[in-house]
Amino acid sequence: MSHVPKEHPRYLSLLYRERIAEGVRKGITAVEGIAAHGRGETFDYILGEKTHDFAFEAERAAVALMLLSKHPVISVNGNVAALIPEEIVKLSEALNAILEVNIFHFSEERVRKIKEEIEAHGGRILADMDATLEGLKSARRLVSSKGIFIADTVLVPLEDGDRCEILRMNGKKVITIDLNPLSRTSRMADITIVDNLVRAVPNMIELAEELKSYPERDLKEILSNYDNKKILSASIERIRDCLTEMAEKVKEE
Ligand code: PTJ
Repeated sequence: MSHVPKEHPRYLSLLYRERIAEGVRKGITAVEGIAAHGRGETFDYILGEKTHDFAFEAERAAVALMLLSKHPVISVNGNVAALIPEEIVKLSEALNAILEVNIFHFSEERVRKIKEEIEAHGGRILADMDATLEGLKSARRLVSSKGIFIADTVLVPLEDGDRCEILRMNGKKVITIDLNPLSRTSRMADITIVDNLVRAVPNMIELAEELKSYPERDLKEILSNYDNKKILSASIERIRDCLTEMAEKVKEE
């Protein structure tokens, strides 16, 4: 991002916005991905653009669940491929999880471009779409028979609520990363990480390195102590508190 100096107070935000714009220009990201990113930015701004305790706890539980799973899969869409291609490959390696292209705004060309982008970053990714998730009308129903179709746990960053529901109906555990704790996906998932994808995934890579050596019993304990409803309500309360603090500050100015 040559035109924005690193010292700019909004540098990181502008950098990620630029990656989304570039993703659209390259045909990786859907135009609608810009709107989704903007919604995420709003929640992130209110939450102070940092990983809160509730998010870190969810990230830790998510890593424990992925490590305990027999067939964990990470779903990749156009926003993920544009924002953090390198990190998502690293996370799949750290968790020994399969990557699979799965998009809402379907086009064969975009599937191919997302696959190529991930491969350019050294990853292997499924994109065969030779199986169908029953009960789902959107293109997200098209999955790989070697991936999501047989997965026991699916990590679905930036998801739509419909597929989350269907994945759960198909007996799969669902982990989502969504800055909006009010979304249907956030409320439907087994584990909801209310954090920006660009921080959550690097955190999860580090956590995977740490938890990898844990005995199964300890990983199960992390999960049994985890309560997604508590995490969700803590994130909503934090948004309220952040807004209250901001309102107080405005009064004092
Ligand atoms: O590539 P495709 O075709 O699969 O399309 C991807 C999008 C994201 C366009 C599609 O899945 C979509 O429309 O998603 P939604 O329903 O708009 O939901 C996106 C959610 O992700 C919203 O609740 C945003 O707040 C949240 N979000 C956006 N950017 C981030 C984010 N959450 C975490 N990190 C982000 N960087």
